[in-house]
Amino acid sequence: MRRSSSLARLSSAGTTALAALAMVAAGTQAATAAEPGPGRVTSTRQLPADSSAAEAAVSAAEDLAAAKVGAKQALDPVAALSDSTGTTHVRMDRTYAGLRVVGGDLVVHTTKAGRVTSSQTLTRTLDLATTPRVTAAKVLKQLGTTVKKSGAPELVVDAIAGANPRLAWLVTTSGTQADGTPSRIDHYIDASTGRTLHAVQRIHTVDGDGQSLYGGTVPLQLTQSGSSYLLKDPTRGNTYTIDVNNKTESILCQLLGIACATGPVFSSPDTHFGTGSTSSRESAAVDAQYGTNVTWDYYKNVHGRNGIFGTGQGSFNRVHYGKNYVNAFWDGEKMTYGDGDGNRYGPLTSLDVAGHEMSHGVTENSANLTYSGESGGLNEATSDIFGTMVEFYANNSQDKGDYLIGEQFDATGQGLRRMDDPASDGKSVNCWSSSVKNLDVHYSSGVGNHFFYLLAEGSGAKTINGVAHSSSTCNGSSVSGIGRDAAQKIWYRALTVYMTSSTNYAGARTASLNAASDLYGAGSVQYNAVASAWSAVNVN
Ligand SMILES: [Ca+2]
Ligand SMILES: [Ca+2]
Ligand SMILES: [Zn+2]
Repeated sequence: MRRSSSLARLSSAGTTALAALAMVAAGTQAATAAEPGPGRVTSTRQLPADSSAAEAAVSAAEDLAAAKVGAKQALDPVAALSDSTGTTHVRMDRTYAGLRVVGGDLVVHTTKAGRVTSSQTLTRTLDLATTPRVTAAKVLKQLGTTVKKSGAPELVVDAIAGANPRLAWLVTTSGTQADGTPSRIDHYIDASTGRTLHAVQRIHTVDGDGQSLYGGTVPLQLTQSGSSYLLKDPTRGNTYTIDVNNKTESILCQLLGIACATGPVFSSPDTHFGTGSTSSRESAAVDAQYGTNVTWDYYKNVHGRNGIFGTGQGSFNRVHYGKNYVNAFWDGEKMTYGDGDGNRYGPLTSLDVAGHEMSHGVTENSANLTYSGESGGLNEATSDIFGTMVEFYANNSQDKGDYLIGEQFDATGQGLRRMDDPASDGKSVNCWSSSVKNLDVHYSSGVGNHFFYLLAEGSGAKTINGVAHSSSTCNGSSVSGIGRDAAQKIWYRALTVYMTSSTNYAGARTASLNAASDLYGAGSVQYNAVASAWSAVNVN
């Protein structure tokens, strides 16, 4: 069973699992119609790519002169749509003598009456030699790369230009563009002459912006798709945001991770998303996407970590989950946000919560702290710590850094928890005791949150960005803070280098002392502050 690390222990109205057993309707992407159909299309649905309609379309294409399917060619259906008029549109890839024909893809349209047409750019039947005159090794050398860096060159038929297909080597190189944007370029090199036929940049960046609920107008990096723009960021691992349309998770999803609530990626005809109000479904999506962007940048620039998984691979957000759902969660793959109760709580897409959820992923892919007992409290505390550091890092004037969690979507401004005085919520604890392990992880986290606040900011009263904070100690000591920068680096190193799945609070003290020793030296001010802050929460 897949574990979900959630933000809060609150009522989970709307999570009734039975509600969402139905599979989600497929997207409504329409193929270009080759001719007017037998009536107006009112709906389109996706068929399996191995459906009988797809198989029939392949043989129809082979008979169709316009499809230019000559000797040595094969077609492989990759997607099939059926629209309300009964017309099917089957998209297929083409090979020639077993080689991929890049640009040789086609769509075959078959009306209900059996009339077949096709859409494609290839204008002639293929007939070319398939033995390269230029070796793969020479091509790699020419591009200044190696098999280790770029993979083995692939021999393909380059039909991108349509009229003049060539035998070509395809090599994909990666790097960084002048402005820091990642680069992934497909080089097509003529296998007869060694000449570059095409170099296609696969990272398409479009600058856009969004009007968020909690952070004002924020910059977004979008992905262009035809004439529309997707809320999908190619500069941050292609992290994207989808609308699950208030569906909840099915039992199949909870048990097996299949048939999970899904929906379309947010898209727009222009580069602007949201209105700053919940009356637009896009607004919460802007916050979620902005939150994952800032968190991505925070981990990259502060800790040198490349995404949640450390691999540069992104994740995704689901917004508008459930009905009146006052929670958010990470499930090992993605972040999910409820819309709140529509009364006290709004959508849970604030920066600190986005940082909280993504940090569950970072924990899962490092110390992997078990989500129960003291290790569970440390897991939750880690998410509150880094979620809060993300909020400070963003330096957004509409949502200034503070040690409250979720204050932005709470009409009272209190939020779900606070790190300077965790016990003020009536359920969390400020001080360690032997019974802490029996608490829900969202309350036992109080010990770790309190430690971190004392380490960064120190004990006593303090106004931070206009918000009053006050932290007492459990042993009557007074603690001087070492600042957020050192505190967050110590915690990150403790998490990623020293903690293990069953680390408890005593173990966290050792791990963070080791980290402080590595970063600042044993006996340094920072090292001593770590010891004092742990003692101040009764972890000795
Ligand atoms: Ca704030
Ligand atoms: Ca906050
Ligand atoms: Zn959590």
